[in-house]
Amino acid sequence: MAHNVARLAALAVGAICLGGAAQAAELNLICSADIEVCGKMVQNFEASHKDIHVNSVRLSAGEAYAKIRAEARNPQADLWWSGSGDAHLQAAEDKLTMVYKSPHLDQLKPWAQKQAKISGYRTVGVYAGVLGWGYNTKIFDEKHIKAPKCWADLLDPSLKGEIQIADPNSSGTAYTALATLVQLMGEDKAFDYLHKLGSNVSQYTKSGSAPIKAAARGEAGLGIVFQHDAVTEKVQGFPIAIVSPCEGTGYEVGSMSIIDGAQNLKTAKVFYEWALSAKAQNMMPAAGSYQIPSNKDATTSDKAPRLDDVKLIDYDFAKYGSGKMREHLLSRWTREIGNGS
Ligand code: S7P
Repeated sequence: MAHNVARLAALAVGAICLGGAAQAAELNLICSADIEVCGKMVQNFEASHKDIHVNSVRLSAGEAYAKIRAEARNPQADLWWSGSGDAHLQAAEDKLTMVYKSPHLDQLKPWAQKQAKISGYRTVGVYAGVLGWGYNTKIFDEKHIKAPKCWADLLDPSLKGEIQIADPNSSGTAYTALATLVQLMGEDKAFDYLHKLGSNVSQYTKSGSAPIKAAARGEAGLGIVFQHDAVTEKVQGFPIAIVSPCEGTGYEVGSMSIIDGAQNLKTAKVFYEWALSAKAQNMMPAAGSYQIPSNKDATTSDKAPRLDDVKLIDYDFAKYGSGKMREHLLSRWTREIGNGS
C-alpha cells in the first residue's frame, strides 16, 4: 500500500514536471490587420515558434488605441501588430508604447524607418498600402452606373445608397480616408465633401475592410478601402474593379508597437523581429494580404498596388497621427457626419 502511494506520488510529480516542460510562453497580441490575415499569420508564427502560445485579439486601429489607453495602468496586451500607422503614432505620443530600436531597422525601407523616427522609436512600419476604392462591376453593369474615377465622381446621385466606408473613430482605413481628403481639399471643403458623400453612403461600418467585403458579395456597390483589401476580394474571384482616384490619394504605413509595461516583453520582441523579417513578410500574400512589405529583401507581390503607380499625396504622418489632430478631426466627423447633422 505504502509502495503504491509512493508510486502514485512519483507519477503525479512526473506529470507536473512534464506539464511544466510542455507549457509554452505566452504572447498577448493585438492584431489590426484583416481578421483572416491575423489568424493565418499567428498560425505561421506559432508553427515556427512552438514554445510560444499567442493569445490574439483582432481590433480595428482606433479600437486598439482605445483599449491600450484604457489599460494603460495595467496593460493586458504585449504587442500591437499591424493597422494603419496614425493610431500607432498617437499611442507613441501618449507613451503608451515602448521605445524599442530593432537591430534590423536598417533592413527596412525608408518610409518604415521614417515611421520609427517620427515616433521616437515607439513604433515601426511593417507594410504600406494605398487608399482607393473597389466597386462591384456586375452591380454597376446591371444598374448602368458609370465607373467613378475621381473622388468627385463618388458624389454622383447614381451612387445613392451604393457606397460603404468605415467609421474613422474605429477604423484606421477610414481615418486615413478622412485625413487624405483634408490634405487634398482643405478641412472645410473635405467636410463639405463628406457631408455630400453621406447621401450616397448606406452604412458606416466598424472595420475598414468590411465595405469591400460587402461590395464583393453584392451587399453594396462600392467600398472606400485600402486598394490591397480590394485585391484580396478580387483574387478570390469576386467581380471587383479597383480605382486610384484621379485627384490623388493617401496611403498608410501599417505599423507595429510594443506596449509599455508589457508583461511578456521577451516574447513580444521575438514576434516583433519575426514580423520585420523578409521571411515573415513574404508569407503575407498567401495569408490574403497584398500590401507593400517594409523589409527591403521581402518580395512585393505582383498583385500589390504600388506607391509609384498612383498619384500619391505627400501624407503628413506626423501631423495627422498627432493626438491633437486625430481628436479634432474625429470629433468633428462624429458631430457633422456620424451624427448625421
Ligand atoms: O490587413 C489588411 C489591412 O487593410 O487591414 C487594415 C485595415 O485598415 C483594416 O483595419 P481598420 O478596421 O482599422 O480599418 C490595414 O492596416 C491593413 O493594411
